Amino acid sequence: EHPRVLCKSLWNKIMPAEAAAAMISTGATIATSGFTGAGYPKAVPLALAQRAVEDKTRGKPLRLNILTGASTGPELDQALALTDSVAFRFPYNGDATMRERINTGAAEYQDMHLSHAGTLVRYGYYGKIDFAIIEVAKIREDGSLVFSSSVGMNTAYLDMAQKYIIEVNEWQDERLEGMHDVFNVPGKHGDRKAIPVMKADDRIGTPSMPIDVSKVAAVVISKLPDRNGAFKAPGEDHKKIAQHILDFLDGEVKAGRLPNSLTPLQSGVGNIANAVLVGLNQGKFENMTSYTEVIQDGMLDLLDSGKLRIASATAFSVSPEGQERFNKNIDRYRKQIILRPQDVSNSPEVIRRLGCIAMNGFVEADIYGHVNSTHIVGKGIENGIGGSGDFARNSAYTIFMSPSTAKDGKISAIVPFATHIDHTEHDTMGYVTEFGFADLRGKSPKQRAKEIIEKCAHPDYRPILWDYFKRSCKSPSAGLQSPHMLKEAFSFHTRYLETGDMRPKK
Ligand code: 0RQ
Repeated sequence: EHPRVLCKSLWNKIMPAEAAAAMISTGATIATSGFTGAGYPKAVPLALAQRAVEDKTRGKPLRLNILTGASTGPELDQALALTDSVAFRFPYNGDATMRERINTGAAEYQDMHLSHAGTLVRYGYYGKIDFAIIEVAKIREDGSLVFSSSVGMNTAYLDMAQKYIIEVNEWQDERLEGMHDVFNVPGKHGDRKAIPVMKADDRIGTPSMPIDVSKVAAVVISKLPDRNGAFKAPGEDHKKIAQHILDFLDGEVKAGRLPNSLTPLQSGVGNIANAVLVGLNQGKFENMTSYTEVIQDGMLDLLDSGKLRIASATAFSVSPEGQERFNKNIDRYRKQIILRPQDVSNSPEVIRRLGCIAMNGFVEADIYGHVNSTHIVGKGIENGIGGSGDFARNSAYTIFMSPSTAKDGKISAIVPFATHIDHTEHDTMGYVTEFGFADLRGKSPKQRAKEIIEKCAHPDYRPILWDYFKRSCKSPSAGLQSPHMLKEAFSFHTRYLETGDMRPKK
């Protein structure tokens, strides 16, 4: 018996995390809840990691294929990476230890658009899903699941898994019930129905997810909190980036292309995205809505001030302070926040219909408009494309933002040719750094290069970017639509690897 497990037929499945973890054999594929440090299972992964240590000492290492919504927290990604239990990881990781295992080749990682992940799993490309391990706030009388602080891939994983392990987390507020909008997007290619979200605040599903109770192998009670870090107060450069975006949006309103309430906002994770939200709270736009992936502290500020009417997402990514504020005002937030499965929150169909304004961070961006969101030269993959591709490709406005340099100026974020391309020139509409906003709309690659170098590049790098561009335009072997000198296209990067600085020695 348990106050959060209202389905009586599941009472005899309640067991310690260790007993549930013992059901999982090496080689298994486990599919878990969790998105940006919210709503991921904690007790069972920790028990699995503990077991992995014992298995290793017996010479039988535990190796698992792990599918999630997106990033999780240390109890899952870090614990399983530390014990070398991860053979394959999909579709997004943000954990530093897992990143190290991926970049040293100890774990395979497929980085994927978050809206595609559900369909790919449903089509069987990841094999049989042995267990779905899903964190919930509550199990209702009929066995249906009230998810916790994220929805992520839960619907696809519960549809596809052979067995379920349900973690009922008492730390999660029970009053989350009513915030989720569970709408399942199965269907074969060619036989799909529309996802009928016409406005950011449309609810199209149910507050909980009915399941086949006979598939539940274990119910585990946990009390462990979600782990999300605090946001840094926006720095000077972050504030400048935010101001350039506000000025751009203001110009769009004045030109009659956007209403004063704008169109639904999508903002990525991280400190810059949060700074933009802080800026919007001080700005003049009213009655805004957001159709995005994650709700962060800045979005709670906007809801509190009344500037934001509705926030639709798939997960929370709030600081511990934000969590306290959230719990205090949860009854009000329940009317304003909708948590959807990630194949709805990130649905290209819906994003295009709503005409979202997408604002995401980049690692590096090149002079013709290609953006690298994921790979760092000399290190490997940082996080993953996440939802940035879903939104970048389909939004009405696609803006990428970053400080103009990294590592004390030794790395330029604007380069001749991006070393990895997540978003192509056909998707990008604006780049922003602390120096300005490069408006790429209606411009050819060469016209873009001028705009990007002048508006966004750091002054230390402008002369060498101009030099590369001008010589490329005269290069006999370069086609003149987007001219490159292939031998020099990565010269900034090779110089950095050789000397530790992208700038040539004086
Ligand atoms: O390194 O942590 O060692 O200091 O990358 O960079 O500037 O703090 O910026 O936190 O906003 O992250 C693109 C990674 C930016 C992020 C990225 C180094 C830099 C620092 C972080 P340190 P910043 P942010 C919604 C949308 C892809 C997913 C996405 C991201 C660290 O925005 O993961 O958009 N995006 N999802 O020093 C070397 C460069 C560098 C560099 C940055 N050119 N070379 N190092 N760094 N640029 C969310 C989801 O989908 C879940």
